[in-house]
Amino acid sequence: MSVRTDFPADFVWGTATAAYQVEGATSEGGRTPSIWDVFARVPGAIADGTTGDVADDHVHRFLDDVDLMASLGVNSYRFSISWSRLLPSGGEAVSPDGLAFYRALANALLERGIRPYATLYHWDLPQELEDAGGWLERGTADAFARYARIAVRELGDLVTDWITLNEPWCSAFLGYASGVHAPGKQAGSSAAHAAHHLLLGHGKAVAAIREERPEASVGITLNLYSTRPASPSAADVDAARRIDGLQNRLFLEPVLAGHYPDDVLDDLGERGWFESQPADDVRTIAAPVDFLGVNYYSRHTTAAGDADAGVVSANPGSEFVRFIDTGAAHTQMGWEIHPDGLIDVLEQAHAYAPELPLYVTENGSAYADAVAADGTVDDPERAEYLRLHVDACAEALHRGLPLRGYFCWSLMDNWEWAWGLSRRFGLVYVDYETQKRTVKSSGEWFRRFLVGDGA
Ligand code: IFM
Repeated sequence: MSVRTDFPADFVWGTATAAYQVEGATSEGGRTPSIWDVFARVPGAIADGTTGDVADDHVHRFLDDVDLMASLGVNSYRFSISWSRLLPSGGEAVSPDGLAFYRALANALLERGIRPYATLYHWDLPQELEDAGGWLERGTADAFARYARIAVRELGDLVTDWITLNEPWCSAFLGYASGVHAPGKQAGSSAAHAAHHLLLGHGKAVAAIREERPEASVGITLNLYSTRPASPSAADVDAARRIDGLQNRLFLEPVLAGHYPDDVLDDLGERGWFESQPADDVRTIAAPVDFLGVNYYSRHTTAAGDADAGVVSANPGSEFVRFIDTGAAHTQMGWEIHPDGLIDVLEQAHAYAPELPLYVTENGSAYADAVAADGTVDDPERAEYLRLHVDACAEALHRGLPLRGYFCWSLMDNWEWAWGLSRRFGLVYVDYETQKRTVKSSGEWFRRFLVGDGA
């Protein structure tokens, strides 16, 4: 079992959240709707029929939430900026209230010795930009770069560390292929065009940020899945190739190696479209970054599937794949727990860019927590999940991987997208009726770990 002193003294220990999942106050301060405000109102889109209108009411309670972080002993906090709170309607005019909120948040963090890591896009596209075609349109990449430049101009004196996109796979394929996330489109393999425009927006944003603030540190966060075939059969190995390709390599390769994986473009039937894009795009996308953020939750075990299954899938072409239940323990999301898969994905990313610092920008688990009669929340499974993955980080360092930080998802329970309020990932329990926060036993475990008190 690892202890904090197994990690370098300057290792970044944080928790993470995202704007629409925690902020609430969706109609205040000139903020305009994002695709999630609209999608959450589509009947049946959200499991429990809730919206993010209130969520954790973080806009009004952020000072208490920063105190909570300080009490846990973290030295960093990863949050995201709501594009339409800072720039209503996705235009170029800064909202004074929106800016004041993010400046106050960053100042409160800095006053408590907590380093802010700001994500520019955690899935909440201004609805006006979606109405103009969203990420299926190239122009959205330019709009994103303009937004990034303004955000960094206005906040870059307080925030040094910037993440352009969070999990572009989700934005592209859950948003535009399966349609289970906003904007709820089912555009088939054209969802890959959204992936390209997201990545193009990333590359353009990196250039804009560097022009605006040369001292900024900028990266991107990808959700990577360790992917293994269920058997050595050629068909199962090919199933793993497909999923690793769509989930991991379609993003890692353009960002870190300056090209798309041909096999994935062929699987998608989209090679022609990609080849018709300006040749400069891949160079733009491969703009050097200062770090890579990796979100890791689980592993996929794949076997050959039934091409006639007719499933509307997040991974176009994945009807050729079956995901195998290996019998490993899983969280309430149904995601199998494989801590060593975290090392797999860090090694995979590292192989593309051996010098590049890596951060685990999200890792965590959902369980059906309950408040006991004495007011405590005991969540031993989450504490164990956390411990096992922190141990995997220690092992990654031991193997020489340039891992620089770990952010637990999430600081507190929050609005879990299509699951609404029905899934809890927090180290801190939130009573949505009263907004009372209670540190769970997993949060206490993290606090003890961070003070070096064993566990
Ligand atoms: O809640 C999400 C987060 O917004 C992105 N990564 C995965 C988390 C858990 O599903």
